[in-house]
Amino acid sequence: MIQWFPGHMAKAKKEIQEKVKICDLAFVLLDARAPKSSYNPLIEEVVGNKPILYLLAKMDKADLSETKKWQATLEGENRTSLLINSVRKTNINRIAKYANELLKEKRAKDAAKGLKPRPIRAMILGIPNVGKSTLINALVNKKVTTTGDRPGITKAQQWIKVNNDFELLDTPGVLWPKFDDQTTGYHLAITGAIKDDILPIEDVALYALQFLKEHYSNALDYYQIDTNLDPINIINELGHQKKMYRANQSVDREQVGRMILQDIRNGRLGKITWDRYDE
Ligand SMILES: Nc1nc2c(ncn2[C@@H]2O[C@H](COP(=O)(O)OP(=O)(O)OP(=O)(O)O)[C@@H](O)[C@H]2O)c(=O)[nH]1
Ligand SMILES: [Mg+2]
Repeated sequence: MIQWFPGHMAKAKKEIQEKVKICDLAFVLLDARAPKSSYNPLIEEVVGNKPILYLLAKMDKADLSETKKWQATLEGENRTSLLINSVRKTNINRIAKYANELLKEKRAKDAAKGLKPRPIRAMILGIPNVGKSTLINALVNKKVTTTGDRPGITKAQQWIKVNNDFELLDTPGVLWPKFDDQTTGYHLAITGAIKDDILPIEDVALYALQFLKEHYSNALDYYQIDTNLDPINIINELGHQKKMYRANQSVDREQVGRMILQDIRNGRLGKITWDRYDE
């Protein structure tokens, strides 16, 4: 079973819990490629009754027709969501408006009580590597946080002032102690939320290949191979092609698996949504 909930995540969760009181709302990032798998059940529990704006991040890497189904589902559950691409800054300038809308009633009540308006404080939450720190940089239009293409980059909380009406709290990515099923683990592994060192790479690559054969058969055209082969033989074939061998001349399936995962994550196989709404 794939699982990753080290001590630093338990601590990060506790530190988020401690800040909820002083925040007005949370921006919860979901990975648009896996909106269900990247939905951390701990988060709503921690956030309690503060409003949540769900941001479907990395929309540019997901299959838009599937993304739309997931967004409709969120809407059906009365959850406000927005699709974003923090690299190209798509929809980033709509976030403040959505946040204001979610806080409208609360702010009207505060005003009626004679409380002075103060900056909106938003905590940025989500699984590792989903794009929290990148989103903050996009919102402030400056590089103020450390980002990187692997999970576990942000180690500590950090407040960032956007302007006089907005303050953001960057937080380390958090997963949860036990995934409901193996599929969740695979989808989080493929999309890069779990550190590669602890993954059964070959197994994850086999899962990914089988999935692509079923759902995105054209994706495998990227490789010059017979796409009718079964996943294990696709790996063997690619190993021979790329001359990825072990010392004993057998195909280094782990190295091939790593290459396949990199190609998927870098978008070389196209826009792919791993969580299927209908399944
Ligand atoms: N294509 C694409 N890449 C993105 C987007 N947002 C973030 N990224 C990339 O995703 C990687 C992770 O981004 P971070 O902002 O460091 O992620 P994080 O959620 O802060 O990760 P942790 O701090 O490890 O929890 C980086 O390589 C970003 O460039 C997006 O909307 N589209
Ligand atoms: Mg970060």
